[in-house]
Amino acid sequence: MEEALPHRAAELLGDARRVVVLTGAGISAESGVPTFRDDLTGLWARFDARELATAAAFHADPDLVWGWYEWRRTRVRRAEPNPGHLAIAAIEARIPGTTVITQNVDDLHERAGSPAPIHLHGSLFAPRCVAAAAHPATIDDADDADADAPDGEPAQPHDGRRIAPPRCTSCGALVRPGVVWFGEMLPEAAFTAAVEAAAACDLLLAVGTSGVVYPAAEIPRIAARSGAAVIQVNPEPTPLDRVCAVNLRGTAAHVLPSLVAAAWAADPAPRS
Ligand code: BJW
Repeated sequence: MEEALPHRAAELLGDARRVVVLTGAGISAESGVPTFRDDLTGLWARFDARELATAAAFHADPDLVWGWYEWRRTRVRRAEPNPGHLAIAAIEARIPGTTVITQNVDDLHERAGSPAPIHLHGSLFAPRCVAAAAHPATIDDADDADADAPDGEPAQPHDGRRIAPPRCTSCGALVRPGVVWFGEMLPEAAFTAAVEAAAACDLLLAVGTSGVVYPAAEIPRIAARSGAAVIQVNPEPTPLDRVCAVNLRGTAAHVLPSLVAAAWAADPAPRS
């Protein structure tokens, strides 16, 4: 059961001038996008998401892994931002010095109105050539797993299917998902911007992340070491609990709108 929103959390947000919001898979759970801790279903039921999200899995069986990413891309396209994403966009509108950093590869923050979230782990919608990061690849309608097949059958069945990845139009190598897998470096500019924002903020909200995947898990710790207060929103305890000034044990779609409402209850006009 959710605990009542502590007054301290609303006070911290109401007083903050530079806010960082770090999100993980939990923020999108209430939009119907599974987290990395949920059991996979259908074709992928015997796999662990954390094992499929690897370069080794892609090279061992590209059709299986590309099919999984296409299935996820289809699910995200059909999903809508939830009240948690909307509350984060409201914080940005209210406090201009807000930076949204996400580990998610979906586009639900953008669709909720966040203008430029920093994507630490890439995007489902930016595939690239395996041979050279400099070759971005586009997926045209013919490769769209969500499009209907010529015979009118849905190309992407509910349980998913294996799909051969397209080939790079420049060099013929395989196209891979434009995401960051375990053992790969995060995009340097994104990670640098995230670290700088965390070191300079006065409040960091960590929402829906297990706090175990590095270097993203370092970001709330950087903020705390730099003197910021950290508020966590998660129904479950995480290793981040002990760096947090307040742990709000509830779901993002419930807690964040209440937090925003409570923070500015006495002062509903945005700062100019
Ligand atoms: C709700 C909710 C609701 C549910 N509301 N909440 C230091 C120490 C140890 C290891 C390392 C280290 N530094 C680096 C490493 C290695 C590795 C790592 O961290 N391993 C750990 C597992 C131990 N890191 C890397 O390899 C990174 N690269 C790197 O460090 O490069 C340098 C290097 C190179 C070579 C060698 C060594 C170092 C890259 C990490 C890339 C992570 N990629 C993925 C896949 C992205 C593509 C895809 O989506 O398919 O990113 S893995 C997966 O984990 C995904 C996520 O973004 C990421 C984080 O997960 P997240 O978001 O926290 O989700 P979950 O599912 O874990 O948790 C959900 C949470 O939500 C839970 O807490 C729920 O309770 C909660 N929740 N419903 C609010 N409604």
